[in-house]
Amino acid sequence: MNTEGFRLNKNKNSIEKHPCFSKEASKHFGRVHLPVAKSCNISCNYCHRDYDCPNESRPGVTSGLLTPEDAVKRIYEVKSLFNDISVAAVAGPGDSLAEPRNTMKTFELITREFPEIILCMSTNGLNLADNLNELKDKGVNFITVTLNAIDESIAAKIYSYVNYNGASYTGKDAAGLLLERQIEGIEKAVKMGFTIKINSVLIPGINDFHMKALSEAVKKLGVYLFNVMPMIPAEKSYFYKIGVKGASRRDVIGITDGLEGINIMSHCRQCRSDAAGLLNEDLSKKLSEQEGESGCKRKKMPC
Ligand code: CLF
Ligand code: SF4
Repeated sequence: MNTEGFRLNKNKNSIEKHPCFSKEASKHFGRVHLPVAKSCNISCNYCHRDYDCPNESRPGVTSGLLTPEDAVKRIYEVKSLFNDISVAAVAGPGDSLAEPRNTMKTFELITREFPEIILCMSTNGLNLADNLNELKDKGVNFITVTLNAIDESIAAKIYSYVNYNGASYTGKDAAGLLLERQIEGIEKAVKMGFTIKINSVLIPGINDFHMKALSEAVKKLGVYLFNVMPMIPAEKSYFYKIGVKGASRRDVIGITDGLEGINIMSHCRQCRSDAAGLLNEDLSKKLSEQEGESGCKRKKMPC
């Protein structure tokens, strides 16, 4: 990973304490994902909503939903197993901002209970620009936006529909709208001082040849970190059904090795939306077992 440009910052939102934004931090500090965001407002062709949002997660993984109040309890549970949790994040199982109420309430409650914890969030970007002021007010500093293409005709192959302001869009209209909203959100977030990471899902034959152009565009937007993730099509997804092949870690390395001028993330674990602990030692399974023993309070995620 290119570490040039790492900021030395003693405040709460220091990059050196965020396990995704700093590989060194990932050896010492953990994160907890709080699955409070149920719905999604777009349809990615590698996704199936039986599972977590594959923009941050391994496909085929299903997390139970939490209420914002249960999310706070969850942090206590996680800290009882691993205390050095530096980040709490909302990363699904749908999109964090499709219906932002639960996401915002969760951040509000965490700030009250754990003021020292860094707040982080991932989103497809459709509703980002509209929610930045509130995210700032809630104390969020780190945001990940999934941006799979910077070209409308490529994006049109990746998304089947976008729902925005009560209307549904398909084809190039959907792709154009999503792209416009993503760029607007990223530009505004950078101007407001958020630290931004871009996740791009590498889809062989669809956007693999486009990663260089994408990384250059992202760099111009002032993004801090670029994370290319191999696509593993979720079972029952559109790409799975039509036989679009997934990508491998080796494919990702082959492409990111040639990229310059931007920090590249190389230690992503494609976490679950209820992942907890160190990136390399996910505690979510252990926590589920504990809950199973004591009677699970989490609701099953509806499809
Ligand atoms: Fe979670 Fe993402 Fe925040 Fe990290 S994960 S919302 S930036 S706290 Fe990290 Fe997991 Fe990779 Fe995401 S390893 S999938 S990059
Ligand atoms: Fe699925 Fe996430 Fe895309 Fe929504 S944003 S369709 S949950 S991959």
